[in-house]
Amino acid sequence: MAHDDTAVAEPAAAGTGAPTDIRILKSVCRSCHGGCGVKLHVHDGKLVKVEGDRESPLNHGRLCPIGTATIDLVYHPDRLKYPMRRTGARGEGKWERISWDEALDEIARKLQAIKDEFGAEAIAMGTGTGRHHIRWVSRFGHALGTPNWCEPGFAQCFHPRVNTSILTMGDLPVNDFTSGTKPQCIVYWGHNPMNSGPDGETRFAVRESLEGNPKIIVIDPRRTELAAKADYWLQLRPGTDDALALAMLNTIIEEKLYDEEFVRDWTHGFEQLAERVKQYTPEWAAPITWVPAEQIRAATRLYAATRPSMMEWGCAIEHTPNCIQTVRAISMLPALTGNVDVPGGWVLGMKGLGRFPSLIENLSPEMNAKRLGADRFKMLSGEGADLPAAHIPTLLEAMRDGVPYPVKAFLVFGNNTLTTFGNAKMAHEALMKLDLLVVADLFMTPTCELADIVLPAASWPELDQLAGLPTIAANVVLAQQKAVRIGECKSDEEIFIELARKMKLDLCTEEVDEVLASQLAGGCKVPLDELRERGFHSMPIRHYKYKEKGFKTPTGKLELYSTRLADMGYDPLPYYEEPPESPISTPEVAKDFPLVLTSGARIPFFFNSEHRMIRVLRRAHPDPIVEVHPDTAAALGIRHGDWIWIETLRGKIQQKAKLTPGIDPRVVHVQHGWWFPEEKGPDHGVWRSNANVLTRNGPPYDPAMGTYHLRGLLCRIAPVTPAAS
Ligand SMILES: Nc1nc2c(c(=O)[nH]1)N[C@H]1C(S)=C(S)[C@@H](COP(=O)(O)OP(=O)(O)OC[C@H]3O[C@@H](n4cnc5c(=O)[nH]c(N)nc54)[C@H](O)[C@@H]3O)O[C@H]1N2
Ligand SMILES: Nc1nc2c(c(=O)[nH]1)N[C@H]1C(S)=C(S)[C@@H](COP(=O)(O)OP(=O)(O)OC[C@H]3O[C@@H](n4cnc5c(=O)[nH]c(N)nc54)[C@H](O)[C@@H]3O)O[C@H]1N2
Ligand code: SF4
Ligand SMILES: [Mo]
Repeated sequence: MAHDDTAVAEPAAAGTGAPTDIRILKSVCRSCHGGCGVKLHVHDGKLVKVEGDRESPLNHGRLCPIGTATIDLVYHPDRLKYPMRRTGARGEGKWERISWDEALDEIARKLQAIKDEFGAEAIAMGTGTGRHHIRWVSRFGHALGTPNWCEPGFAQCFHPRVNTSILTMGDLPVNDFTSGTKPQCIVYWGHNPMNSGPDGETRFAVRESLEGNPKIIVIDPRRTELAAKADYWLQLRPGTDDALALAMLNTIIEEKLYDEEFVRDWTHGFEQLAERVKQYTPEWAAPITWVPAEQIRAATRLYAATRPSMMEWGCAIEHTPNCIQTVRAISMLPALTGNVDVPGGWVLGMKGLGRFPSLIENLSPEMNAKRLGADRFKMLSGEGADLPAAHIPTLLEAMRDGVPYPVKAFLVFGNNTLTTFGNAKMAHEALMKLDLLVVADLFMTPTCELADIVLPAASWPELDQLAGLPTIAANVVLAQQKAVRIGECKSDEEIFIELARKMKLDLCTEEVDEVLASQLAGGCKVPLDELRERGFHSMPIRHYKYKEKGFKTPTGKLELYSTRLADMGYDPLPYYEEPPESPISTPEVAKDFPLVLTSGARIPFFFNSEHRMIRVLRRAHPDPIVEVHPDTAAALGIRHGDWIWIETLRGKIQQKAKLTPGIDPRVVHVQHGWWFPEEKGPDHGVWRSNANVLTRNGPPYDPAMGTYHLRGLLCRIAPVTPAAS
């Protein structure tokens, strides 16, 4: 199949005779964070074509392979179509069909009993990244009275960027793709938008920004498509991004490459920053990052001299326990070089969507303080968080060990916990201890297999929602429309409303459209019906908004020295900390596990653990792939295409070796999210190739965000011998 840029989805599903009822609904694809505009063609109640909307400013009619396979997703024969109750032991794989009434009555009754005996905090809510319903999960939790909801991306992905940017410049900056000015330089930092539908933007806009032939700097341990054509590819040791960013800041300040006027008039704490980064010379960074000092200097000079410049940053910078300082240090590069809120650079958003009614005000201060992690990780679970969430490792301990208090129920709406939480074995132990596990999903995942009750969730063409793109900034607002319905599936939003009504809660009972209308009223003010008709509303970007009222920070300036971090008791200036497991911090571990392991580079055919059951996508990428340098492989007797063991202190898995000179001989990269839907349940092969068998979720955590360590661990590899396989 085409690698990308396919204008029209699957051919029309075969029908008999001419359709009598033909509808074309404008909507928005939600199979990734992206939000590409689409037209849904419905013939006699069946979705027959999904077409990229040529009018959409985000994708101009294009769809990626995943969007192209929408019809295969919606009508997949393995979709969950009705609620089910476990009949055997937990995880035994025995089920009976039940009605929605039975399912919701039973859930409501058990939740009430747990709440009465242990308090609302003993009920936890879970979800996955960037879903249409992500904020509805915490909303239902807040209505129920529990502060404990979680998402595996909150401490590890995007929200460190969101929360840190709010402290530093009052808002999340996004790249200016739509105002027409092309960037002269783009930095891709731990981010590969050629594969990922990235956080907060759409992949096609990202590609269009390359049309002006900008200078390119790529910071990635692997030679990606972009790295291959970059002016500078800084091939760093995984997990050391902070050291590289600090050395670049050092170069910019020592060589006076910064925008003097912007720094003088609009930043706070420049002198303190200059003093702090004096020690972080490129010579200091070179042995840590493996990037030669002269290369750091040369790339920094090019970056600082070429304006306007975009900073494309990805989740790789957030997968270490020093993530807040890493994100802060990187964000200071555009700040010092005057690339914030400028045409063709970073811009602060237009906020086309008003505040989502999160109902957090329903929680008392005492209940907020009970949120697991709130006592330590204020940027994840407390006052420094845009939307406070529970700390996942602490939550898993509460489920497994009952400390600091027991968590007895977990309601998961769109997360395959066993594949995407760090330390999957511990996640499994925790789920096995629950009194009540409810999972709503599209398919019977290995996580669903552990549940007491499984609920069939509607996929994105089956429901009404709004999307604000880029996320948080919301310069474009799009309406997602219900075009069809499969089996007895319900949208997550509908499930929450029905459950809230069953439990006779005072809140979270209004209809979906009422909530959507309130979000529009607080933002772009386009009526819901009109937005559905038009599909999207695009807000022209204004630049230099800080010149009107200053930055939305306590000092009104862009805070290089963060007064809010200082108030919360964290270091207000960036610093470097070596990853807790590495050749430098744990040389004794490195003796047995000599290679540096990183994981999770995105695959264009799958979204995290999803889509392996969709034949057209799986054919394009049948197996989990581990990347190894040919010299490393040769020394161990590994050939291209061999299945190999990858082992860490936590456990071992198998993936298929791809030998490539595009990775450092000391580094190995494994894909994440693998399970095998075609294999027998209840495991569906989840333990064979799952990257999170290898990762850790123990301390030390990021002091402010609670982030655990996913990239830059230590591993060893070996061929899978026939006897061992
Ligand atoms: N098709 C598709 N799109 C997706 C997803 C998907 O699974 N599939 N997932 C979504 C999600 S949840 C996210 S967060 C985004 C992620 O998308 P991106 O932000 O683009 O991140 P990744 O693809 O995970 O990794 C980007 C690059 O980081 C490199 N890398 C690995 N370790 C390090 C390191 O230590 N430092 C640096 N600098 N680079 C490193 C990898 O080699 C990879 O090329 O994509 C989203 N979009
Ligand atoms: N080792 C390693 N681990 C990682 C990462 C990594 O790079 N390396 N990346 C991390 C990151 S950045 C992130 S964000 C997380 C991602 O983690 P998650 O976002 O939680 O992704 P999944 O676990 O794949 O969960 C998605 C599940 O939701 C289901 N689903 C899809 N649509 C709907 C819907 O509308 N409703 C409901 N109820 N269910 C739906 C899918 O079928 C699937 O089972 O993973 C993290 N884990
Ligand atoms: S990039 Fe994302 S939103 Fe766009 S078509 Fe692909 S999956 Fe859908
Ligand atoms: Mo993510």
